[in-house]
This record gives sequence, structure tokens and C-alpha cells, in this order.
Amino acid sequence: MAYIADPRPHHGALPARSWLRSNAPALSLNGPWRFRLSPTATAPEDFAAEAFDDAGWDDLPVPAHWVLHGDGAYGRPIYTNVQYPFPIDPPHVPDENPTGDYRRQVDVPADLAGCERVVLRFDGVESMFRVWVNGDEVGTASGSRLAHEFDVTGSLRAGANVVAVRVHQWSAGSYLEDQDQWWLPGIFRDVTLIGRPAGGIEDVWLRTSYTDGRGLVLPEVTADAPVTLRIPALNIEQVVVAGEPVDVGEVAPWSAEEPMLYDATVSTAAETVTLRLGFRTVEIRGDQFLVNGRRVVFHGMNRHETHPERGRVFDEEHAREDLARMKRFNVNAIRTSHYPPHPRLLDLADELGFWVILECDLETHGFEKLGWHGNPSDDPAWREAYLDRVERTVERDKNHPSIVIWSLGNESGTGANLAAMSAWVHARDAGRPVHYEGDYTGDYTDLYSRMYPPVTETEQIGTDGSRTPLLGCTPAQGARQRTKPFLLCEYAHAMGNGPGALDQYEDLVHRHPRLHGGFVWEWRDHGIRTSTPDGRPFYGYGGDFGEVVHDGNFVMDGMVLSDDVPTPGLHEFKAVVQPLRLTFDGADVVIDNLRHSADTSDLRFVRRDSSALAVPPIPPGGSVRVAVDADPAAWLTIDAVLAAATAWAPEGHVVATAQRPASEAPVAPARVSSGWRPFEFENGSLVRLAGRPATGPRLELFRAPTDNDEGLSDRIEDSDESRPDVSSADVWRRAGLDRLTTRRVSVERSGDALRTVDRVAAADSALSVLMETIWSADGSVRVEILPSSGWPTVWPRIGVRFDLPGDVDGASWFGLGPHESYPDSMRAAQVGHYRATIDELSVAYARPQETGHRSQVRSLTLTSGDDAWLTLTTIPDTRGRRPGFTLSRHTPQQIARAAHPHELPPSTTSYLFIDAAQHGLGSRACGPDVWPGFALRPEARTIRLRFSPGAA
Ligand code: IPT
Repeated sequence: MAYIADPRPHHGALPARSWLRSNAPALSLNGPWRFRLSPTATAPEDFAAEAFDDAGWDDLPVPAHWVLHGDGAYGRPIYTNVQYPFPIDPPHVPDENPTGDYRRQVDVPADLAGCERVVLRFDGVESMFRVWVNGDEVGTASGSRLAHEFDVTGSLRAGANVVAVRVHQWSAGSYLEDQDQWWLPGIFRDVTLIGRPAGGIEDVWLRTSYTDGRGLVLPEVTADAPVTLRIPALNIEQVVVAGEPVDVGEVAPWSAEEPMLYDATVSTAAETVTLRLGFRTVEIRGDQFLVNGRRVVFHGMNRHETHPERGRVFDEEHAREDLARMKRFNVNAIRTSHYPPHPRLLDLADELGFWVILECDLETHGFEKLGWHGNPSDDPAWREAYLDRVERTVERDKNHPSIVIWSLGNESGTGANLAAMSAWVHARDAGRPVHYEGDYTGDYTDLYSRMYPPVTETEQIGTDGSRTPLLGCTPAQGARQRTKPFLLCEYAHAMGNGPGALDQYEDLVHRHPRLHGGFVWEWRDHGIRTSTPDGRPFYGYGGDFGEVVHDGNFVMDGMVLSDDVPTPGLHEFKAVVQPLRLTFDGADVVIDNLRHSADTSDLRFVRRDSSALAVPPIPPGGSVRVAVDADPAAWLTIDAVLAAATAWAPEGHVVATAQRPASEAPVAPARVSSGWRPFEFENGSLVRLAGRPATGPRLELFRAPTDNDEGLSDRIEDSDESRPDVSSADVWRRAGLDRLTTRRVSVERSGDALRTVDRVAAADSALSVLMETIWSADGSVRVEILPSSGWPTVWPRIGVRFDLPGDVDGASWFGLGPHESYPDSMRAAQVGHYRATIDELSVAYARPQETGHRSQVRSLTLTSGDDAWLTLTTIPDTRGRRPGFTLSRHTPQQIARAAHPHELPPSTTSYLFIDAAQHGLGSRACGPDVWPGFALRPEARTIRLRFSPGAA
């Protein structure tokens, strides 16, 4: 078993080659295998023998992770971020090393067995495996998300065969796979027997380029026979001559926006391989990253392979729908964090159109806390493993036009082995630059890349002559970094409610051409579907599976929830990065096409208040001015929609939206309906509202902390020594914002009006807030909120709460919507008339937290089933600001106590919050805090509402 702790990557695996679609005989070994799990690696190896009796074993499907089967009988998933779930003792791993033995009878057809050679291919096994065919050992391999092939010709025969595989959860390779995700052992990608006919094609690389309207193919074919290249749509049919490019004449280029693909075949007499070609040229010119001569701006997502039931087992239909969803949300790029995905994913990216950064399977993040001491990245013993990993990465996927950058890996410190990987890639593929964020000084990579810098720092990177030193750089190194294109390989940590400030990052891209956008961390939550002992299903995160060490819900940081529901953050992203800028100017709208290479002929422009708007096609980078004859007193909303269905969205799908505000009339005086009693009081306190039991308003300064409110923002540590070591949420809890108490100071009646004054404060605190409430018989209420001096913190909100009967279960409103919005995440919100049930108003974040705030509400009707009960009209304060509302089944205090949605208590009350203000969201779970302009300082506020019966 010495091989388990051997840093060398494999014994007996064949050199890497492309994942090819070929007509040679092949046999999928996916399906049920016999399976036995042992707690250590020491079980006898006799199971590899043909005659072994596996009758007592279980069945386990391939592909699968064994911990996601057997309901705990085969162990449970483990989630860690940076921590290694085993002692840091490289290259050794514990004796407690769950080991899965697999066996399968394989009936090999004669055509396959009759090939000159047969290879056995594994597309993904975590973390290391050993293979036997008919009792003969054929090799071992590690590199979980990489493909390995073994020549099994000598052991395989036509008819009955036995393939046996032993898989170890932990191995030396695990030290190189410390990615922030679940540890999920097993044969989790396809297993295939592939026939290699005599005179067949060993490997193909059709490099393409595009210049001045013409395409070029530079074929590299490994075959022992004459090879013909055919591209029917271009009338190409010619014998391939090594090293000679094929000029294919005029072609339509490939881009993420117009992913034009040409079917091609490469054949010998014995074998035909089918590919799809996209013609594009990737190049770095100065500090510009260009494809087909034009600058690319990445509106990207970091994509892990994760599914609540299957883990990293690929499901093509789900993946296609996921990518189509990305396209619908204006995502144009994917970083395959932090390993190559299933090979089919790249076919989908070619076809649907994404700029892809294809990342190697590498991360040694757990060495960071040792000051990178002992990091494999700089240790010669691991050099072969590093090179093997990058070779397998590049060779497998080299034919994809969507891949425009190779990435060496993630968070692995720096060192000679990374430099060697980069040198290998440069020698192998001159057509794509090399990325690695950890090369801070830019010694061996082509792009400058960072994760989670604040907006200010990002801007400084885009600017010349800044005195601000760049992370880890001397002034000279910093100057060199500034000569390169810059991208944010990770930014906008999308954990829970957030992120804020997407628009601030996007704004920089348009002002500083060196900045090429970036990749949000990350696309999906990694929740694993599980259930409580009494059978209530939920999405589990770290700690839900009895792990010894884990990192909690840090794995739930996606723009899409575990059940595929797009978050409000994703809607915000879509609005912020929309490919058209629409600017209202007097009676005109100016439309800029911000796309890379597509004009706007695929779009129709629609006014929501009337009909189509005639807009001539706008070339990329172009602009038109169009007159809109619209009433300035009305809200004018223009949508750019797809004129025809695409592979990813139906006709009419909204690509971009802009809204011109109306000049709003002041709120009309109240119509006092006779006999209507808006308020009833007892002892100076509200007991009934419009005929139903109700209490309030009660001052509420607390919100259930978001993951960002709980964040410590360790990324800022590097650059900001004044960083506080407590989260905003800690500060709020210490100040007692979640446990405010009230003392009634006075109650006064004068005529029809009632005036109360309350002093609101927390135990053991001398700080307070005075709240004056004035009720008028016309149905209006005015709340003045006045903090004492000396509050040291930002506040999560300044609002009031009304407790209403539980059958108040919906709202319709005129104001910003339809989704929740916060001060630094408002771009997706449009003023309009919306309605939703109380449950639809909240987002089911994996860990319950603040949710549901609708900003700038003009009027709000509370409903009970189909009945409109009560309407609140807001009156702007003296600075024209209007409150927002939240309608929820729970208080912030209840929400803050729940770790999962199913832990929220049953509710018989509906809580209405009217907030004069909310604190921003920021990105502090892993990134910058709320931008000062969106931070809520304790301050005096006024809330004015007018109540009226029924609907507005
Ligand atoms: C960064 C990692 O690269 C990414 O994999 C993920 O863990 C992310 O953080 C947080 O969710 S590294 C971090 C130290 C910034």
C-alpha cells in the first residue's frame, strides 16, 4: 500500500490525450458494480481474482460517490474549506482510509476485443485507485477530476471478463485537492473500454484561428496512417500534412455571443473522429486580452460541479439547463473552479457560448496556515504530479474553442512546480494564456489576477502610476503586473443575502480598459439533500453529517440555491452586466451596445406602456439615439427582448431593461370614510388595526444577520490593518440590538390624535432611542425615531414592526420589486405594481437570515387570501426618502436562531416591518464590508404612513 502515500501521480497510466468522439468500438462500464467498503486500506486484494465470490457484496452504481448512497452505511460527506480533514503529514494519510472495492463482470464484444489495442478509461475517480483486469494488475492513478487510461490489451479477451478497482478516499493526491467543497470518494465519472483499431487515430488537435474574416486550421494528428480532414460546410476535404495549416477561407468566427461551430471529421481508413470547430484567435496585446481582435469583458461565474443528490456526478440535462440559466442571466464566462469538469460540459460551453477559463485540479490551501511551509508547490518530490495534472488538463480539452485561458489551479501558494506547469503549457499551447492567481508577482503567468480586492483597490490596479503597492509585489513587480490584462478570478462572494456593490465593480470595467471583469464566487450552493430524523427534507451543509472538522455553511455561497432557484443576487447580476446601456436623455433614449462582437439584430425593443420601439441594429461598441414620446408623469420602462428563441431562452426573453422615473405627484389627502375605525387603543397602545387584532409600532433595529453581516472579511486583512476582528453582527449583538426593551414615557391625547413617547434601550446599556408616535383619526401615523448620542456602530435597520393576524398572508404593492432589494443591490429593482404571498416574499437561504426587504414602497395592500384588507400609503420624508417593507412569518430574532429553514418555529403571526432604512449587504463573508455610502449610521428618521380600508 506504499502507493497510497506516493506523491508520484500514477503507475502504468497512458499519456494523456483528447476526449474524442470516435466511431471505434467502445463499451461503457457505467451501471451497477459489486461494491464493498472497508474502513482501512488493508482488506485482502484477493477480490481482484476472476474467481472471487462477491455474492456477499452490495450493488453500487458507477458513476457515484459511495457516501451519497447507502443512507450512511458507506459513510457521510465531509465539507471543509481550507482545512485538511486529516493530519497535515504529507505525503501520508491516516490508516482510517475508507476504501471501496468494486467488481464488475464485463462481456466484451468481439469487435472491441478484436481491436489492435483496448484501453480502459476512467474519467474521474476520487482520490486514488488501483485497477485489475481478469486478476492482472494494470496500474494505479490519482488526480480525481482528471482522466486516466490504461492499456488492457494483454489482459482482456472477447466474452466474459472481470474488472476490479480499489478506490481509496485519501492518498498523497488528497494534499493537492484541498478545494473548498465536499470530499466525495468514489468512481464518479464514466468508465469506458475503448477499442484502438490498427491504423486508428491516437489523438487529434485541430487548433483554429480567425483573422480578417478567414479561418485557419492547424491540425496535429497522431496516427500511423494517412489522415483526411473534412469540414463539409466549408467544402474542405484534404489530406492532413503534419505542420501545414489549412486555410478554410471565409468563416463566421466563434464567440461567446455567436458561438458558430463547424462540424469536422478527421479520418483514417480505420477510424473517424468527429469534432466541432470554432474559429477564434486569443491574444494578449499590451494590457488587453483580446479574442478576434476585440477586448473581452468577463461577466463570469465560478462553477463547481455540484448537485444535491449526485454530488459531482455529471448529469447532462441538468448541466445544460444550468448553463442555459447562466445565459438567461447574462453570464458570459465560466471559470471551472477548481478542476476540469466532465468533458461534456465543454461541449455545452462551445455550443451555448461561454468564455471558459479551464482550471487544473490543484489546490494546497491548507498549507497556508503553516506559512506555506512544506507546500508541495515548491517541493521537487511533487513536481511530476503537478506536471501530470496540467498535462492531463490541457490534453483532454485542448480542442474546445470556448476555452480561452488555462489556469494552473487555485490557492496553492507559489513555487517551482507551478512555474514548471506554466512553462509546459506555454510550450504546448501558444494559443492560450496561462492564469494562476497565486503568482502575485507575475513571474510565470500572463494575466494579472486577484480575488476579492475591494473596489478601491481594483480601481488602483486599473490605473497607472498609483503609489499603492500591489499585493505581494515590489514596486517594480507591481509595475510589471500593471502591464498585463487584469481579471478578478473571484469577487462578489455570493453567500446568503448578497453580494452588494456588483455595480461598483462593473462600473470600473467601463472606465479602465485594463480591467477585464471577473468571476463571481460562485454559481451554486453545494447543499446536499438530506432529512431530519422525522423525515423533513433539507439541504445539508458542513456539520450536518457529523464531520470532525468542517466549515459550516461556507459551502452555501452560490447565486443559485441548491434547488436551482436563482437568488435576488443573480437578478442583480443580470441587471448590472446587461449588454446594453440605455440612458434617458430628455425625450430620447440613448442605447449603447456593450457586446463583444454581436450587433443587436437578435433583439426587439419594447415599451411596457405601449408597443415596440423602432431601433436600428446597433453594431458592437455602437450607439443610437431614439426618440421616445412618453408622458413624463408615467413610469417608462423599456425592455430589450430576444426577437426569436435561442438554445437557452424563448422568444421574448428580457435581456436588458431600463426605467425612466416618473415625476410623482404628492400623495393625495386622505379620504376619511365615515364609520371606518382605523385604530383602536387600550392604555395608549394599539390593539386593533382596521378591525383586526394588531400591535405596534415597535422599534426594530435588528435584522437576522446575513452571512456578510457575520463575516470577518479575512481577505481585507492583507491590506487593512485597522480591520476589526469582530463581525457587524457581533457588534449588533453586543449592543443588544436584538433584545431591545421599551419604557413608555408619556401618552397624550389631543382631540382626535394620540401621541405616545417610548424610550427604547437594551439591558446594561445607557444608549437609547426615543420613539414618538402620533396617530391621527384620519388614519395616518407618524413615527419619529431619535437615537441618543454615542451609538458606536452601524445599524442593520431603522424600522418599526406591526404584529398582525397570521391570516394576513400576502401583499400587493407599488414600489420597487419584484425581488428584495437593499441599498447596495438595487439595480434589478424596478418601480411597478407587484403582488406576492407572504412565503414568496422571503428567500429560503440555506441558513436563514435577513430577507424580503422591498425598497421605496409607495403603497402597500395587505391581503388575506383574495381579500384586500388594508392599504398603507407612504409619505416621503423631508428628503424625499420612502420606507421599504418586509412581511414575514418570523421575527428577526427567530430567524437568527435557526440554522436551517426547517428549524424556524411554527408561526401564527404575520410581522409587518416598515423600514425607514436598511444597512447595505456588502460582501464581507469573504471580501469587502459594506461601502461607506451604503452603511447605515444611527440617525434620526421619520416614517409616515396613511392607512385606508381595502385595496389602493
Ligand atoms: C477562495 C477560494 O479560492 C474559493 O475556492 C472559495 O473557498 C472562496 O475563497 C470562499 O468561498 S480563497 C479565500 C481565502 C479568499
